[in-house]
Amino acid sequence: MEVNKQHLLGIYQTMVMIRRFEERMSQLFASGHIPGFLHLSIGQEAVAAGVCAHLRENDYITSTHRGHGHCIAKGANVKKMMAELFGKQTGYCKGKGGSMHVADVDIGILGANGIVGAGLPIAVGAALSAKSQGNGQVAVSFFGEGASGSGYFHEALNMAAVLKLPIIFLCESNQYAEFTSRSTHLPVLTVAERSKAYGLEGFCVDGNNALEVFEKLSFIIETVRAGNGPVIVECFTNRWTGHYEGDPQRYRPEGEVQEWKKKDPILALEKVMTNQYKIVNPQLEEIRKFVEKELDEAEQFSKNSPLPQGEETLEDVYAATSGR
Ligand SMILES: Cc1ncc(C[n+]2csc(CCOP(=O)(O)OP(=O)(O)O)c2C)c(N)n1
Repeated sequence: MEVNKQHLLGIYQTMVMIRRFEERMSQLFASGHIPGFLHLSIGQEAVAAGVCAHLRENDYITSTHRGHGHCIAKGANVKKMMAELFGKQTGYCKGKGGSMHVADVDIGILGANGIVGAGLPIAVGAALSAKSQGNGQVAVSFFGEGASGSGYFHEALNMAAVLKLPIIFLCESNQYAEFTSRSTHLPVLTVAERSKAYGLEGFCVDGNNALEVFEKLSFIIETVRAGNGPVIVECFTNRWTGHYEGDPQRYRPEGEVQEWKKKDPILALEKVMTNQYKIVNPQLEEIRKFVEKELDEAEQFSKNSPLPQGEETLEDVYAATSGR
């Protein structure tokens, strides 16, 4: 697909929404508004935005513990997402799932997931259903390079390959699995090359270059949609923040984040838009203002929403401690 101004404006808006959503959540977490854990994907926005720009409403995604970007890019309602992170009744899971369990099955978001790798077999199931229905749906399973060492990964790849399912295994290689650098736990140079063991094709993409993600995924997703079986796509990127909010990041070499900030995917896209596509700054400013307004409304909505009350706190949960 030939990229045009409309595509770029859409991708830009998604990336700015992800960045600003997470920057706000970081501040709200620091001021004590957000219970539980928060894993941010600031610096990785081009991947979610560039991939999901090709997805239809009824396509599926599965996400990870670092899932805000994937959900926003697939079209999640930011008010319900933010309220969920606040633990409020009006959130996607009535405030009982939090950041790692945002899901909206009506638009194919089969869930963020606190269990590393667990989204992979779920996406295989969704892709099997898509293949049986025969209506051209695809599934995208986002995962980190750390998850590629899990049993889930190998089982999912094998089954998807054998059944020739319409699934894209989308590895967001952000160079760390918790506090462990990639070279310490990966015996291969790329996750993409692991595809060979299953008879699939593997592709490597610059995950900080939104245009490249969009262009390469255009062809890849089209091929998978046409029934040619699964693929692995590995997008190389980096997170600017800790593994979780509050992580002091002592395991990172000095200056590393600064280097990655020079490759800011949003600034890089702005450059392309203004220099190559002659999109003028006021248009970008309009998008930034729109995003801020949406997030102001989401924040007010979340703050004004009630927490689950009384007996309700025990509904829709698998287990609750008695407090004794
Ligand atoms: C099954 C399981 N094992 C261990 C953990 C603890 N854990 C949380 S995140 C993480 C690292 C995941 O790394 P990666 O898949 O690269 O994703 P990233 O955090 O880099 O986005 C681990 C080991 C977990 N949540 N689930």
